[in-house]
Amino acid sequence: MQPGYQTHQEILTQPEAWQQALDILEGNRRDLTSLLLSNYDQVLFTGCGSTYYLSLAAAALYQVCTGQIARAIPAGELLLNKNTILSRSSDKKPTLLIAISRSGSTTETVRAVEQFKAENRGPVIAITNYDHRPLPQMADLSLIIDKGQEASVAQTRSFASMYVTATGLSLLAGNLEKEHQSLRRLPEVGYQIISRYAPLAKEIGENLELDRFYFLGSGIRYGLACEANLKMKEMTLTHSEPFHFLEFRHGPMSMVNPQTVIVGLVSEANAHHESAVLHEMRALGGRTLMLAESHPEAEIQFNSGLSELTYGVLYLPVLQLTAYYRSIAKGLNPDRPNNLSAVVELESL
Ligand code: F1P
Repeated sequence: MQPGYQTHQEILTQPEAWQQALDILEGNRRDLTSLLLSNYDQVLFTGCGSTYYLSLAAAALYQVCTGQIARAIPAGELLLNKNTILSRSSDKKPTLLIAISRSGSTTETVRAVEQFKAENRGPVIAITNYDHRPLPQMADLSLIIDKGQEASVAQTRSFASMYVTATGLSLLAGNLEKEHQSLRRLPEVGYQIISRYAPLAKEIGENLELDRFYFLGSGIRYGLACEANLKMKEMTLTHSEPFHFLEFRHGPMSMVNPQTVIVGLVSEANAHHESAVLHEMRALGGRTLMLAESHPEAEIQFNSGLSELTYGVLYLPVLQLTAYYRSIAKGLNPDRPNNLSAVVELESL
């Protein structure tokens, strides 16, 4: 099998896993709703690596949808530094923990959930791609999207399937029924975006003159920028970093040169301020790439007609493909990234 074959197939077929995510949400709607509509001190999302970045994106979206405080924490931190995020007093209202893990076996995530439950902190919802693993066996409710399973180490289809699940969960928690129903359009739009923009992803990915990538995203998109960044790093061994849009001016922009790509996951509400950052980076000689629902300067436009709360997953496929093409152009194998394994299982924890 040629290098990258699995990664490529997983990226191209991911909308079918998005569809299954929507079906799983519908199938668990009653149990999910009763868990989500209880009264919590706070809602916590946790995971590791990609699934921590997913937690960042999901917590921001959950808070916007519900108005309730929601936060994200790496599972290793929840395990070893729980008092930085959990209240000491046990008389507080319970915390809802939403644990996200492709494998359902990552040691930090499993141990953090074990500890959370041992301390009777509150209910646990698992979002994962595998059944019969420690995480779904411990959770009070597990949303298992098996079509998100993948042979490659770097998460692509799996991440997107779990992110769509987290999106639907947030919309349900916020009683945003119209937006929740509109998620049904995502798979069709996903296939359209992949076929329309694969050539652009190939052109940028194969341009090895470019030697550093910055991924800018704010609000509900920051976690997605972090994930796109991790793909670029894992698959291509390229220097890359994620930032909130306006933060990039405060130092990191010193790195911009003609070999730099600044990728903007542009919003609707703040497009003016976000595109201004991209204009300034172009003036410094950097190459920019704008992704947006519909913006005259955006090289990648979704034109989904959906609400901003629902289409976050659409930012991912073209950026996943760009990392894939760059990896191949560099003679690497994105199916087996350097130094990485699909699951981190630690004896010592
Ligand atoms: C978490 C993770 C991935 C990373 C790599 C190693 O796995 O850190 O995010 O890309 O595959 O494992 P999981 O808990 O989501 O299975």
